[in-house]
Amino acid sequence: MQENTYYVHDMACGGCLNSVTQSLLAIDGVKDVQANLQTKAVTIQFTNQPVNLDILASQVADAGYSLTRE
Ligand SMILES: [Cu+2]
Repeated sequence: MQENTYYVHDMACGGCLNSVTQSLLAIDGVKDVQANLQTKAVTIQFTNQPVNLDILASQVADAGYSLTRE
């Protein structure tokens, strides 16, 4: 199992955090998501290999937020 940490700097409240978390959990290959409102860090655990950043970012963009590596 692998995990990577990303950032969603436009998460402003618990509602944002839930939207981002749910959108990522819907992706095939994403096993678990831990998002932190204070640091804006989103740590994603993957079932196998990390899912491509473009796929993650596009799914989060559909929810109205932007996911980056830093
Ligand atoms: Cu919010």
